Amino acid sequence: MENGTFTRQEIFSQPEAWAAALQVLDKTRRNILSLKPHRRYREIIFTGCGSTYYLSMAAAALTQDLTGIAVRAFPASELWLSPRSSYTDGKTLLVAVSRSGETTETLRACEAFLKDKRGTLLTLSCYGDMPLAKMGSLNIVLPSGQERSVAQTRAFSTLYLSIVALACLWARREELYASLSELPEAGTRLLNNYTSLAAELGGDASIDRFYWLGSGPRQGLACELSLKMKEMSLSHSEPFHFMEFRHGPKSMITPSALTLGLLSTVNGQKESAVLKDVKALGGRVLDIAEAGAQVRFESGLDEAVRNVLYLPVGQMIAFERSISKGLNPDRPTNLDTVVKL
Ligand code: F1P
Repeated sequence: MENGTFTRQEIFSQPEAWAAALQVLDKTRRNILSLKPHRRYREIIFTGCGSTYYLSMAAAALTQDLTGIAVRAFPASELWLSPRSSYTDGKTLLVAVSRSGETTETLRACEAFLKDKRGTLLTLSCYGDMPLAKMGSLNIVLPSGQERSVAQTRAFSTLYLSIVALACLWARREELYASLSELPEAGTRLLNNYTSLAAELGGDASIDRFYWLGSGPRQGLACELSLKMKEMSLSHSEPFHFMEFRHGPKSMITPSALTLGLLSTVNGQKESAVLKDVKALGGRVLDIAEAGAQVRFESGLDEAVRNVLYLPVGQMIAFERSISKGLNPDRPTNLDTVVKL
């Protein structure tokens, strides 16, 4: 089988996976609403490991933005091993996210949370027969996110989109929740329109480092895309908040550096100014946005619900670079599908 067979199929089948996940959420919406986070909890905490920790970061920022509830994200290892510097003393809604549902740190963090009676556990995972899917007061299982390759792509975007739906429901934003059904078509357009650009950038051996800039609900997504580039292609890759890039990291800009900006609408001008600075230093730039960028969603959707669209093109660039280096993104070097301790 040729390198990347599974990863390619998983990247290109994301729109169908998203549609299937939204159907699962629709069937679960009464249970989701019955958690009543505004009334019952002092805060919400999202947790996971690796990709699903970065997913938790993105989910926390978006959920707080939409609901007004205090929301934080921690790696599961922090909740497990350093609970006193992680939890507050109030009742917590813990949302544990895991593709496999069997990552040891995530299971230990949830076991300790329940033993210490800190609040209520909600889980999101892709395999209903795995331990995590049996631990929560509510367990949301998304089989369409299941994957055979190690580096998460379809699993990540499907789990992330499911949390966007959760946040819309908790925020009582019915119109935003309803608009999620337009995302699969927007995702298919992106995958079709930018395949050649991704192949061109991924295959460009003159690029030797990647910087991914994203702020607010997009910072966790920038971290995830940077991890994809590392895992799949063994490249030097780092994420930063947009405005943070000027405070030191920009010293690394050379003509061999590609800086990818996940531009928002709300702060697009200030974020574009950072990319302009990068270009002035001789660095290469790729901007990704709803409109007016090299990669354009043109979804017509509200900013709060279209962040998942930043993922496909970044995933494809990492995939293409892996293939062009003769690597196999289905089996990244040194990595296992699940970390079991
Ligand atoms: C978490 C994870 C992945 C990473 C690798 C090892 O898995 O760290 O994020 O890409 O596959 O496992 P999970 O808890 O989401 O299954």
